[in-house]
Amino acid sequence: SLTKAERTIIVSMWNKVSTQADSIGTEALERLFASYPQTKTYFPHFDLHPGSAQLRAHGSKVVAAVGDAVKSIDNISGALSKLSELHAYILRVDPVNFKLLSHCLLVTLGTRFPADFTAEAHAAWDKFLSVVSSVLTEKYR
Ligand code: HNI
Repeated sequence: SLTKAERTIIVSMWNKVSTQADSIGTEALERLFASYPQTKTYFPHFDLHPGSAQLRAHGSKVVAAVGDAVKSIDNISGALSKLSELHAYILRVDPVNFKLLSHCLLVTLGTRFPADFTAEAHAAWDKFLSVVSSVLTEKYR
C-alpha cells in the first residue's frame, strides 16, 4: 500500500490537478483511444472523436472517480466499491486495459505539470493508479 510520503505527494498534487480535472480526463481518454485503439471496443455506443461531448463527459467522470480515491486515500476500496462492481459485473473490462489508461493518465499529468512530475511524483502516481486499478478489478473472477 501507499507510504505516507506517497500519499502526501498525491494529495498535494491533486489540488492542482483538480482545477483541470475535466480536460485531464478528456486528454487521457484521447490518448488511450489514439495509442491503443483496441480499447475503443468497450465504447461502441460513444462518439470517440477527439473533443466529442461524450468523450468529455466520460473523461470528467473518470477523473472525478480518481478524485474520490484521492479524498479517501486511506480507504480507496471503500470509496470505489460501487464502481468496482460496475466494472467487474456489468462492464467486464479486461484488466489489462487499466494499465493502458493509467499510463495515459500519467503521460497527461507529466506533460501538464512538468515541474511537479519528478521521478518521485511519477512513481507515487504510478503506484496510486495501480491501487485504484486493483480495486476496480478485484471483484473479477
Ligand atoms: Ni470506467 C464507466 C471510472 C477504467 C470502461 N468508469 C465508468 C464510470 C466511471 C469510471 C466513474 C461512470 C460510472 C457511472 O456512470 O456510474 N473507469 C473509471 C476509472 C478507471 C476506469 C476511475 C481507471 C482508472 N473503464 C476503465 C477502463 C475501461 C473502462 C480501463 C475500458 C477500456 N468505464 C468503461 C465503460 C463505462 C465506464 C465502457 C460505461 C460508459 C457508459 O457511460 O456507457
